[in-house]
Parts: sequence; structure tokens; C-alpha cells
Amino acid sequence: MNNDHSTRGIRAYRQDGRGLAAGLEKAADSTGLSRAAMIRLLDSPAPSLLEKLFAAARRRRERHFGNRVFLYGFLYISTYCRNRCSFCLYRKTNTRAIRYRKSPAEIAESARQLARSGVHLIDLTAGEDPCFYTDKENGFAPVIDAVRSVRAETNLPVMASVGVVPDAILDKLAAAGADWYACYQETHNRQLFDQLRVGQRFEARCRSKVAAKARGLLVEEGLLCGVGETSRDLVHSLDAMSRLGADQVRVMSFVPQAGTPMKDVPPASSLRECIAIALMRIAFPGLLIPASLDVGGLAGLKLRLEAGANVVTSLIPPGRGLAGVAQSGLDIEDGRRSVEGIAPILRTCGLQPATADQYRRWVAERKRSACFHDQRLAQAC
Ligand code: SAM
Ligand code: MD0
Ligand code: SF4
Repeated sequence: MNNDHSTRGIRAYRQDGRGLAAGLEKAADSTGLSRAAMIRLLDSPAPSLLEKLFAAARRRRERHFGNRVFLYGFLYISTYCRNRCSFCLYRKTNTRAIRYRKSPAEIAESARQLARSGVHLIDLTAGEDPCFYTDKENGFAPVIDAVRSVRAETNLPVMASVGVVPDAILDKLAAAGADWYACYQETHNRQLFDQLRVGQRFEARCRSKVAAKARGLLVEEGLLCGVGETSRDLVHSLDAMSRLGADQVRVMSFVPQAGTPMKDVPPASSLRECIAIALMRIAFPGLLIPASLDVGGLAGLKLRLEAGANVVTSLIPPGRGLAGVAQSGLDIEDGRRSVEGIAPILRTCGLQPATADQYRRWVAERKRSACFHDQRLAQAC
């Protein structure tokens, strides 16, 4: 080994590291981080730098949200899907997935149960159920009706996560009282997109979010990590989220699923997800960023909150045969994926649930200040 060379290398690394440490201190006071610094943090996560990164992210969160976090109830209302995403348990041809369609009565009762437990929003999620697309006029009626009924039953904001839908359906979702449209691109690397979302169109997925924003819906954008993306890809996605003007941004670690083409791909490291959460918090300090129970369950909540997340998602009522997405059963039937179940973890993080009114006010304020600048939206794809 060439000692001289390696010593120079270490010195350069230390200097670089010192620069980055100083940059992280400033990041909490609004300077943000350069792309190079973000890539460096993702690629060479030195523990001392990570501590500073997560602390900076928490300070940014505190400045915008204090110690309050928002809680989302999750109802997977149909697990049928026409698509073949290579990462997803519910891909069309997978015989290992449990398929169901929840009835209007079951949806209303589950939503009431979630509302009573203290969640602030109900997320109605479905696969791209072939039934939705067979009848052009009324195919989406079960989703539209579910939005209307959950709204009426709970008086809580509602999110619709039902894949790419025609513009006319976005109009109907908004008219029925949906506040949010969630549709995750997973990656903005088009080649990787084609491998993940097999047979789907990158532009169509992207455009659906632009169309939703133009209708006054708040939009959630999301990424997967551990699916072959580079750190540059992740950082590039932050730019795309910013161009879109996303209102909530998420990243979830890939969890391998039985019966899928990616079943043998090793699970993603939760550390990479947490670094990405912290980078999102620093880049978008005032946005909502989930810590999803759908990846590491209750055991994985603390580290995601400590990375700067401010929404706990995928709270699922037990006893109703409801599934998660990436973790289809984890912590559900024993009642742990619940407001009660997460309360002690929030406390150890010095956090507490917001009130439903605080959440409603955030939504209303965000809608008021939303920027529907045509040019920005036109550039989003
Ligand atoms: N079918 C709709 C769609 O695809 O937009 C709604 C379901 S969507 C909320 C499901 C999301 O869960 C995906 O977009 C992906 O981000 C995440 N997901 C699915 N399978 C996963 C897995 N194996 N590991 C981690 N995240 C996963
Ligand atoms: C979650 N299981 O929040 C849900 C789901 C869909 N809008 C969200 C991925 O983790
Ligand atoms: Fe279907 Fe959504 Fe799963 Fe893709 S991610 S297979 S669209 S449920």
C-alpha cells in the first residue's frame, strides 16, 4: 500500500468531513445542503456526521411543527391490481397475496374505529383494481363513495391512494371531499422506473400528480430505496419533488415480497431510508414527511422519527382483516399498529400527537398557500 497516498486520502477525508460537519450545523439554520454533501452523506455515512444530520433535521422539524406529529389511519380497501410492479406483493399474477374488496359498510366502520382511536386523516388505498377500469362511467364509484362516506362519518381529511386515475376521476375525488392524492413515482430514474413499475408510463404517473394539484388536491410524492437506485438518483428525486410542489414527501425501504420477481433482493437498510428522511426534512422543512409503520413496524418507528419525520402512517385497526402494503401483517392483529401502541414511542422521542384541529388547520393553510404556478407545474415531468 502506498502510505503517503493513503495518509493524504485520510487528511482530505477529514477536512472534507469537517466542512460537512460545519455545513450540517448551518443546515439547521436554513442554508440547506449541496447535492455533493447529500450524496456524500448517503454514500459514506460516518456516525459522527449522521448524528449531526439527524439533529439538524429534528431542529428543522421543531421550528416548523414544535413537538407535534400527525397520525394517519390506513385502509387498504381493495388488494386487487391490474399492474405487475416487480416489488409489490399485490402485483396481478402473485398467488401469494391475500385478495379482498371491502364493502362500503366495512369501510365506514373501520374508518369510525380509526377516528375514535385519534387519527387525523384516513388514507383510502387500493391496487389499480381491474373493476375500476372496466366501466368508464362508474368503475370508480366504490372509491368515490368511500371518500364521501368516510368524510361524512369521521369529519376527518381523506387521502386517496388508488394509483393513476383519469382526470375526470380526480375531479370526482375532489368533489367527494378528498383532500389528498397520493401516487408515488418510486424513482425519477426512468430506466429504473421501467424495471419497477413494469409496463406503466413514467409520464402518466407524473402527470396525474400535476393534474391533481391543478384541481386543488394536496399531493404526496414517494420514493423507494434499496431497489438499485444510486444516491444521485435519490438526490435527483428531491429536485423533482420540489418542481412538483409536493405537499407530503416520503421514502420507504424496499421489503422483499414472496412470489415476486424481487423476492431474493436483500431488504434495504433502514439507515439509508433515515438519511433520506433527514435530507428531505432539511430540503423541505415545512412539509409533511411520514415515518411509515409499514416497513419496520413499531420497532422501526423511533429511528424514523429521530431522522425528522413528522407523520406516523399506516395505523391499521385490528380485527377487520385489513392488510398493510410492504408489511402485510406486521403488528396489525395484535393491535400494536395503533395510536395506543405508538404513544410510548412518541413520548421517548419527546413528541406528542397533534390535535385533529391542528391537522385540519395545516391542511387548510397549505391549500390556501398552494402555488399553482403553471410554468412550474408544466416543468414537473
Ligand atoms: N396501487 C396504488 C399505487 O401503486 O399507487 C396504491 C398503492 S401504493 C400506496 C403502494 C406503495 O407502497 C408503492 O407505491 C410503494 O411505494 C410502496 N410499496 C409497495 N410494495 C413495497 C415493498 N415491497 N417494499 C416497500 N414499499 C413498498
Ligand atoms: C403507509 N401503508 O403509509 C401505507 C401506504 C399509501 N398512501 C400509504 C404505503 O405506509
Ligand atoms: Fe398494484 Fe400499486 Fe402494487 Fe403496483 S404498487 S402492483 S400498482 S398495488
